[in-house]
Amino acid sequence: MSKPLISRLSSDDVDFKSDLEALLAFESALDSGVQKAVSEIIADVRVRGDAAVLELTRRFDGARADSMAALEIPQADLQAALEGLASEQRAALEMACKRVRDYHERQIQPDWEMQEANGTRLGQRVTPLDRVGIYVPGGKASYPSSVLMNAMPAKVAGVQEIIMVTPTPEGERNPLVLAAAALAGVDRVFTIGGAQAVAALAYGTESIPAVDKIVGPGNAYVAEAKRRVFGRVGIDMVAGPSEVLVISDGSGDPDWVAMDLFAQAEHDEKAQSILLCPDAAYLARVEESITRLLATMPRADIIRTSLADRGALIHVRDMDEACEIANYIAAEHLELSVEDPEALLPKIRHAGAIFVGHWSVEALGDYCAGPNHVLPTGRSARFSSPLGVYDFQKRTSVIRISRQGAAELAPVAATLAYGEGLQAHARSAEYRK
Ligand code: HSO
Ligand code: ZN
Repeated sequence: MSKPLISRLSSDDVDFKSDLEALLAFESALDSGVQKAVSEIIADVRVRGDAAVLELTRRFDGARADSMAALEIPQADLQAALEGLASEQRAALEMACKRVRDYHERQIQPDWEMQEANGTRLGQRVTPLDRVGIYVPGGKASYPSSVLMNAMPAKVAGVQEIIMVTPTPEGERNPLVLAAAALAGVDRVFTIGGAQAVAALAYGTESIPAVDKIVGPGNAYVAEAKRRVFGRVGIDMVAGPSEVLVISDGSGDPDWVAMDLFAQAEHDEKAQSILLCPDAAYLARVEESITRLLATMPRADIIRTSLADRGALIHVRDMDEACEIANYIAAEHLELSVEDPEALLPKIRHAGAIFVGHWSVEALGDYCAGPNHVLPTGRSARFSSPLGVYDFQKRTSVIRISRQGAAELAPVAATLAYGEGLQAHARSAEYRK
């Protein structure tokens, strides 16, 4: 029997728990070949700087540049890309950019301060990072929308300089990516990629300034390089394949649900699309939609592999169980494709983004609703959040102790310091008594 288009599971199968585990498991297998190559590249870029980056870019991307200057795209070219867009494209990009900016402006956190009766004031100051690097992949996952989603929160946070790197194999530039960079106010763009670009951003070279944080998705080499430079610089996350989980109550057009599953699956073969529904007849209708609509999709091959390897239609007992499973999965994107989504919403605790009701679909969120589309994958929504302004800011504690406050605190500190055997601490505190 040939493999079904998409697996069918039921929560009352005896093996359901282990089947679900198997479905969610993702081999981000740390390939030792990748690890070795990346550690060599990083070491090389640290020692030889520009010369190494140039040589590796010529070798891996077929660049013909003979200097780093030739690998930088001048601002004029970014502007030209923006001006060269068809008016519909430009208007769409501008509208998306504005909505993303407006949403993220709400994330700005104020400084705060508390004051005590003795005059002591304690506070927290929020400041932006000075300089950040944004990695934009080349090839089939080179998304202008992701340029906006990575750059805009940094901009809104007040980051002074945004450096973008993006590989252009054989010199092939993506004009939409450049236009998005212009619109988002990216300061400098280098056509470099891979581990060498991450290393250059982390350590700096003669031409590429060292940044404080590197964000943006990339292939296995980029992910491994980010992992290795973490600590020297901040990183956003090491993202896994994109996922959508749809909860349906059997209402709505099954074609819509099928297409929502496809929209995730078309990203790549490893993307994951799962549907939970208590209505077996509706699940069968979605399966029929999948079969019929698949043939019409230009990326049918990617979708077919993704659905067959990692997709599932899951029959659940009821909506409560659907929510329980959804919380366990903690999906990157969760769609509540139901009549009364507000009734379910309070029951959902873990998801990167929740799309509430039949009209709130991931595709709108991916481009232009306003919230960020860089979201926690691989069940990490249990403990982490969408990319946001807060990822480009840090907090500093501000301590202003009054003379009287010091007199009150010194004995406390001294007692604890003596308890820890730290004499200098104790006496330093006692001087202020
Ligand atoms: N769904 C992707 C983002 C994206 N979709 C970009 C289309 N373009 C990850 O959330
Ligand atoms: Zn998408």
